[in-house]
Amino acid sequence: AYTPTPDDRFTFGLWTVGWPARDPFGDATRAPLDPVESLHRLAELGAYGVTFHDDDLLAVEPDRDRAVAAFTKALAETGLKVPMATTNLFTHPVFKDGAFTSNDRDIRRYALRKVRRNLDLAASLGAGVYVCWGGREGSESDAAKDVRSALARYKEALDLLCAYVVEQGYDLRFAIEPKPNEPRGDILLPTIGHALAFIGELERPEMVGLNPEVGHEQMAGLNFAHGIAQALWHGKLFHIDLNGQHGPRYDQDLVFGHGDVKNAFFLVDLLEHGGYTGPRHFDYKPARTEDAEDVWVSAAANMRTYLILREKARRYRADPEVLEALRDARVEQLAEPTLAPGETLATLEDPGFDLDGAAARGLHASRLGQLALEHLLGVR
Ligand code: GLT
Ligand code: MN
Ligand code: MN
Ligand code: MN
Repeated sequence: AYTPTPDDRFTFGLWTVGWPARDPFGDATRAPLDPVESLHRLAELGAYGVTFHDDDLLAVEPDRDRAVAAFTKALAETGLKVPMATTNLFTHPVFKDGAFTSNDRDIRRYALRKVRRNLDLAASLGAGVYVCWGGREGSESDAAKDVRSALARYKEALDLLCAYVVEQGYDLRFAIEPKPNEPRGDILLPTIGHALAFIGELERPEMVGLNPEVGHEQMAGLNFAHGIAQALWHGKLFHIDLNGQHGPRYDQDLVFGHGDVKNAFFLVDLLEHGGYTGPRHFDYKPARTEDAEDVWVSAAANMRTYLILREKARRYRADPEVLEALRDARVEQLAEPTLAPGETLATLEDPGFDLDGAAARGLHASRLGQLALEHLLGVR
């Protein structure tokens, strides 16, 4: 029942299963993985597609043309799709002070050319979303970065990329991925809210949305499900990075659900019932302790956990006691506009509001919250 199929639209970054597990304190614990092998393994597990950085394709084959040919062939063999692609603007030392917002103009120009090249490949593979994670856009020293100029250059880059996509006639939209810190001390566009405000300043705001990641908002102590609800409300949830995180600490990239499982439950409920139609994309890292086979166990765990939570969310929504508790908490009343058609603030009348009675009214959220938890724990 919890076996994924391509209809579930699960996708994985090549860099997730392919992470050789090098961390700031230790060397890689796994060998580089051939993207061709990843495609075959993910297809066998029931995934719908893969996503990639330009450089991910070069994991075992340094020649770009040969690497792209092998990747394209494996896509055809497996039937996997490429709904999203992105650029590595963080590994090479040249990006140590940023890519689009490096203080050095020649580096900013190089970054744009690097994105342009992979945009062409992404479009040719049918990707609909192009992610921009600005992990190196930021600083360690407030003295060394003019944040207002950096934002102007960030906008310049996004405006140029949108114009290029329009000129080329590509069917692509951009998705900004916020993150508060790591690898930079402070990263620009640190949260969903910051990125939404930034998008409003762009030349073509309709072409740019978000790719929020569970762990990145949780690193900032924020409620991810709330952030996703707001992104949906703005029509800006173009893509999503699912994983797990235990609160504000380093970026853990755990398997989906292996962090805050209760927030994951409400997230799946929201994605399934809130109108998100994009891929369910996992951006996790198989732990450094894991061997080459454990990688695939962890990949499968992401999908299985999502499917379990999806089923739990369905049962929660169908439970008569939950429906009654939702009514008791007046949850659906919030959807009704506060004023009736034709009413204005000036004409708003007091029909005899019972101030003390209204203040004393309980929300009864304890019962509803417990019902949700009991569904999640499997006792209902
Ligand atoms: C990198 C980062 C992820 C981003 C990827 C897209 S790369 O692994 O940690 O959160 O989604 O560039
Ligand atoms: Mn992360
Ligand atoms: Mn990551
Ligand atoms: Mn991510």
